[in-house]
Amino acid sequence: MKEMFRSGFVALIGRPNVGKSTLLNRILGQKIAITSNKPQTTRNRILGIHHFTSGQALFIDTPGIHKAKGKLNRFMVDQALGAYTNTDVILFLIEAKASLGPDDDYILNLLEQSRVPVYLLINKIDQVEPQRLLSKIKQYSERFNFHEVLPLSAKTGDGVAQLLQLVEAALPEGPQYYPEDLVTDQPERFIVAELVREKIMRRMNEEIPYGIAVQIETFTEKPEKNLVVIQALIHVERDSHKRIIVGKGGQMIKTLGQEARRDIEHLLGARVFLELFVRVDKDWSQSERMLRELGYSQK
Ligand SMILES: Nc1nc2c(ncn2[C@@H]2O[C@H](COP(=O)(O)OP(=O)(O)O)[C@@H](O)[C@H]2O)c(=O)[nH]1
Ligand SMILES: [Mg+2]
Repeated sequence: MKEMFRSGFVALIGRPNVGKSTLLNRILGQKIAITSNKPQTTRNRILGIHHFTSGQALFIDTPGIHKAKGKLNRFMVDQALGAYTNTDVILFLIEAKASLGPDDDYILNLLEQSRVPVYLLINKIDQVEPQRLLSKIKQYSERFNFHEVLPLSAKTGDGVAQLLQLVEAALPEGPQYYPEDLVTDQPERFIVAELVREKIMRRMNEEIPYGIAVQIETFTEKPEKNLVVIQALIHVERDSHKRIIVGKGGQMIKTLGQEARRDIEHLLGARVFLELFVRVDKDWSQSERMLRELGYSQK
């Protein structure tokens, strides 16, 4: 008899910076979602497909849930909240070293209305003594009726195999939504823009990372040379930000470009010629038109 095919949507939900995108990349064995130690690195919903022998889990990585101010933030939170609907499993992530606070409380209140099983994932266990986990499990389990609790580390991979077993068992019978070789539905251009943004997120401080957006202007494949030529435009909100990103004698932008190029070559499996440009657009994050152009809009 043919084995039943299981499939469904699995939402990764939690406060900013708990490791949702790192976990997604770990599960997929490939970097499709950018990560940094700053909150609100992820801005869009990102779909990652994990294939089982007879099934597929469609993981939805979301921007962290936080109190939103401004149009871009509002979009991000809507993207995260939208992931609650039409999912089969919810993975609620926390950090092993943090404790239950108002932000988690806010999310758990929202989850109370959900009818699908919610799993508590205690991430970053590489950062704490194992005996501290018990009190954490107790604290959260008293607050919410989790289907299961699983400690893991997205960084080391510890516990990730067990997670995949749990997810597979929780999926309902369903169709094969995506072909077997597909890892994400995001176009390569989107991931390329994100990889450039990641390097800026990681190297810049204070408000700069939140005031930038990256747009791919040209993406030209030259298969006969195994080369891709890419020009990307970095939008910033202030002249001073532009100066910092370009750096003394263009040194910073050169470094950012080298770092991004390495990741993009890995992603595309080709040599990459990457050119970065910076433009000041004072109000890009408040302009409906710009947000739409940059993919930060539902409409
Ligand atoms: N030590 C440790 N750090 C982690 C782990 N998972 C994620 N991180 C780090 O936590 C930060 C936030 O991760 P990210 O995936 O961007 O969080 P997100 O905002 O929830 O998507 C990054 O610096 C990650 O490298 C983990 O298991 N252990
Ligand atoms: Mg993220």
